[in-house]
Amino acid sequence: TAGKPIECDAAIAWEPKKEYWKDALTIEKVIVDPPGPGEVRVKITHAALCHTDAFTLEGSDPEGLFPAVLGHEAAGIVESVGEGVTTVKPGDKVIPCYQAECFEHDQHSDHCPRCRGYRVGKTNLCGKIRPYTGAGVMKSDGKPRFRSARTGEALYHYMGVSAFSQYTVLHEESCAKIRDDAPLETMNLLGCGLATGWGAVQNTAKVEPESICAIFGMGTVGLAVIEACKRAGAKQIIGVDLDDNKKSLAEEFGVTDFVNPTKFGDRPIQEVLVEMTGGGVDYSFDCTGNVKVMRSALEACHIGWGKSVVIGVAGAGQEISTRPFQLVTGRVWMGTAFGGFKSRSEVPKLVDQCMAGELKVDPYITHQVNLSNINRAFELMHNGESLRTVIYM
Ligand code: NAD
Ligand code: AHE
Ligand code: ZN
Repeated sequence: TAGKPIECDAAIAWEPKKEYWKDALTIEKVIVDPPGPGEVRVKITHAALCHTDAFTLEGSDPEGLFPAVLGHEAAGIVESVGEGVTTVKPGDKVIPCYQAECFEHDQHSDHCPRCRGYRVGKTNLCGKIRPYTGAGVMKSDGKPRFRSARTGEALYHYMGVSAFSQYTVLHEESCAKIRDDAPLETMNLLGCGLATGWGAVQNTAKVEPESICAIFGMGTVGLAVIEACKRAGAKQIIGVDLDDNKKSLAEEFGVTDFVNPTKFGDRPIQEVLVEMTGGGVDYSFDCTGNVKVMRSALEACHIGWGKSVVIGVAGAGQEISTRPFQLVTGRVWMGTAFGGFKSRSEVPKLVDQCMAGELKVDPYITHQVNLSNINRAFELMHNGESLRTVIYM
């Protein structure tokens, strides 16, 4: 198949759908062109549904383009490589990285004005291919590699990954090569949610032992944050969610106090948390994407030093607000993309930690579906019945 177009099944998002949980994707044949220069064609074996896929499908993503192949948390095997590709070869196992890493930061290059920051560890946001992954096309020719077999229409890539297709084409910068014995049916979760939650704690917030932490949103990312706070030695881990059914699960992952804002009438939850902790938390994390929750998370932080990390993704036009006084008196509002990890160099290490049993992935996988039933994954997420559903491609 190298050098030739491949026809395969994919779940296509033809247009945005507010009610993303109602059969929004259609399974159809797509044609996937061969990889261009600096590109890699990958056979996706397993993909997982992250809330960000739903965020884009529902039409909230300002970079959301349609028609598109969504999906960005996945694992697969290299089928073929384009001209000039040196870091992966056919048969290699890879985890696609929507947060790319170009390996050229040492010699400053015009492609990535962020190199200066990247070099000194100020950011993991490599800029080399970001304009193209945001435009749903490949860098070498500004075009997508997908088209519908039925209509011939071009289909946009998504986040430089497009995992909801049996084959996809990635930039080499988005291909993290992982060890040959890695089980792809579980390691695919390192492509987004788990790495993000774990990294938000260890890289972004840098939670210390004895800290008091509050996590808003007991979904996959929130639970990964909780697990990482426990691993970091936090002495109090407060889990906040509107859904009481999340309490027992949250406690399994390490929550010491579960709080449901609806139980406090119209009393701001941040007031409840400040009272509960004798002044506020040392670290808080938003894992909901709700800008009002982001404010509560910030204002639940302790005066003088509390740090709040925004992980949740909010839609176009959404803004956060608080009194400047909250920051003047020492609280810090920050955010994280992919947990601050440098993807291609650090995902392989996460795989090693999982294979060594230091990190656990299995508890986050609650459902499995095959590609033809992918819409069920969106329904389970919408109903709050699942953590990660792995799609067997
Ligand atoms: P999820 O759907 O699995 O979990 C969301 C959780 O938030 C659910 O348990 C829900 O009950 C809870 N929730 C919703 N509204 C709430 C509210 N008002 N108060 C309290 N709890 C509330 O989603 P996920 O896959 O865990 O992703 C969580 C968020 O993180 C999403 O916004 C997603 O887009 C974002 N995300 C960001 C990154 C990043 O790199 N920054 C990476 C992955 C996911
Ligand atoms: N296109 C969206 C981007 C939203 C966003 O913040 N994306 C995260 C990853 S979420 C994965 O589940 C991110 O890493 N952003 C950094 C980047 O370079 O986009 C929007 O809202 O515009
Ligand atoms: Zn994601």
